[in-house]
Amino acid sequence: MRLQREYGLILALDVTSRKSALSVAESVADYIDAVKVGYPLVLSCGLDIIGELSGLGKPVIADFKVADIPYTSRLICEQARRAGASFAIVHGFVGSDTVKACAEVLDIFVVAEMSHSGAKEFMQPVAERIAELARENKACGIVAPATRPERIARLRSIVGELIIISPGVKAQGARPGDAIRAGADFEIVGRGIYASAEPRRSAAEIAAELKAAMEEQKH
Ligand code: NUP
Repeated sequence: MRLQREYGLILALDVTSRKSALSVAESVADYIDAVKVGYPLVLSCGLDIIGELSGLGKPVIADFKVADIPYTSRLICEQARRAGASFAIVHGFVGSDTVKACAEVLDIFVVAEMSHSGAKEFMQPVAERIAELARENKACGIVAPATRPERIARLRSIVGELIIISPGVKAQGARPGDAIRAGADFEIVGRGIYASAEPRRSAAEIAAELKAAMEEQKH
């Protein structure tokens, strides 16, 4: 399934029950462009949840932050693809052979720089080289931090037309819209939606803020 930008919003579904995963995803489906699932959900209710979520008609991104040797990384990506994921998230610091092996299996986003402050210790100094590696090894995009919009702008100058998806919005402190204004294509929101008292209303509000940011981008 292709990732098309209508709302600029990707739901990070880090809940740990099938029932709440499906109910949150269904309730916000018409405000999001994709669903991102990771270890919390898949380890608690199994890989089949990916197929169930893809039934909503939005692409599913398997956020397994793959970081192994090429052989094992490929196996992980094959499992994600077989389960129904359209994209996987892969670490770049492991090197180009791993990234290439994963990109042969399905479309991948390479983590260039993470959103938490610990990422400044080891990742930030190599983020630009990882962004180059992503471009050279046929990744469809990178992950860059909404918590540091100036880093998104810098990484955008390296990756050109690749897709930038950006976590760190709301719960981690970034304001909705700022990552898109800095050059991201999509903002990823988890707790700001699924942990809110009214997920649908929160998704609608965030989508409206992202829409305003996308309009500004056009001018
Ligand atoms: O650098 C990253 N930061 C980050 O938060 C890379 C990620 N993949 N994520 C993921 O984005 C994180 O694992 C979680 O699934 C989501 C952010 O969720 P929240 O902080 O909006 O709840």
